[in-house]
Amino acid sequence: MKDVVIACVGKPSAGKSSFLNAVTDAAAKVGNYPFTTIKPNNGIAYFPIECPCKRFNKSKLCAPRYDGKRFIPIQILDVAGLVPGASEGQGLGNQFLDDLRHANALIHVVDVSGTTDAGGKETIGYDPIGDIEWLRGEIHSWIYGNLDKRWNQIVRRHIADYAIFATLLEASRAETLHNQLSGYGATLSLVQKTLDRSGVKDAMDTWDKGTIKKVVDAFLEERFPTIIALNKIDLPDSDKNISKIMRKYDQNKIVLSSALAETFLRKLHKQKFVVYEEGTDIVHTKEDLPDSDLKPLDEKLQNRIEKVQDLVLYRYGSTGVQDVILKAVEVLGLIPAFPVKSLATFANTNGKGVFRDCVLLWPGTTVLEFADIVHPEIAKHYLGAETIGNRKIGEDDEITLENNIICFKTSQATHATSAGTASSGASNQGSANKK
Ligand SMILES: Nc1nc2c(ncn2[C@@H]2O[C@H](COP(=O)(O)OP(=O)(O)O)[C@@H](O)[C@H]2O)c(=O)[nH]1
Ligand SMILES: [Mg+2]
Repeated sequence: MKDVVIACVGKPSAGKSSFLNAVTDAAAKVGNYPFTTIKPNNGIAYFPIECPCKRFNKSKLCAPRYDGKRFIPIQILDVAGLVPGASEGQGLGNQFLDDLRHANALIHVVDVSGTTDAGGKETIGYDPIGDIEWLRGEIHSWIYGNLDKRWNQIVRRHIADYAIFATLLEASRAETLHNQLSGYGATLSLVQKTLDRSGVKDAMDTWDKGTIKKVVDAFLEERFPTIIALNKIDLPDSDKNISKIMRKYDQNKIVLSSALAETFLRKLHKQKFVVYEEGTDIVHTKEDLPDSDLKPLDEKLQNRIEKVQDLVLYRYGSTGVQDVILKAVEVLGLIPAFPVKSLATFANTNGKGVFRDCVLLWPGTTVLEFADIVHPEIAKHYLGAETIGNRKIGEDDEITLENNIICFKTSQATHATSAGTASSGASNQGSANKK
């Protein structure tokens, strides 16, 4: 079982730390965290999902009451230390490498305003389009360099180990590569997918540098799905840079953000100057809600809020930071799943805790694996599982958005079906299994 970790990467001063602060500052919306390790440069971000309570008319019973929307925590990591030329030995720190190994997806924070140069120094009119390729290029060079350096040795070993049968040589390519790539947190099946994606069919002893590069390309796609956050959209030159970048890159992977605006609004919300609804353009002031306990605004603050509304909220619909997290969860294909003790009431233990638990699962997780995540005792005494409408589902069926509310049947009354134990990682905080 493995927590989901999303890493913020980018050149110095792009806004990584600001982004992390913006998304993680939220006062805990749900209890304590089941995550295994929280490092100093880690934070917990919350992203909204639909709670089934609304669909099943159980909002009043949902505990804690989510009223149709609930927040799932996810780990975000601020990965500093990547500077241009890093893969050529410009201090690509151990910390950077180690952080990357733990990341499931990357958020590439790009300063789209053109006010910082390639190395992160203050400037004006810098064209940020090159920054996008740069990051990918650095990670590519680093992995490629490590392979290329030892390639002859890798191939010699591969042949010595597998050349007894020609078919074995072909079938074992993934294993040989996996030995080289497992250090980057790759599983054997991910390496197999990498080979499929690359379209490379040749025997390894015929690979030239171009072939290796192609395979590394495919590996990056599989191993490090990346969302590009075009940050600092509140600054004047961002507009023209955004349209240029949007024309060139996959718009599905790009989100516009202002970490600064988000931090500002959340702070005012906390200090009770406004009611700010994260992920929206809604900001209410005392003037809008005269009966509330909001504090009145002085003119200066009023002006700053209006500026954020004009430059960011009304123009782009939101500060975008929540969308960045949602997009990252989307590219990873994560599925929220709800273990319940009764499909009639959706309650957990003793008829209480309607839709209490929600676990975030990796795509491909089977019903039995889910049972084990909820609690090993459930998997051990597993008899079967049912979903909405008392429809039976097989233990090898994959969990999808269609069968993600599940009642497990066990041969014994396990004390553990309540799924609330932090050690199992399954509680109302999401967490995930294997990958
Ligand atoms: N205008 C503006 N400035 C930002 C934004 N995000 C970050 N900054 C500023 O950019 C500078 C560098 O930010 P920081 O988070 O330290 O960058 P890092 O080096 O990537 O961690 C700081 O002065 C931030 O206040 C933003 O969305 N808009
Ligand atoms: Mg920083």
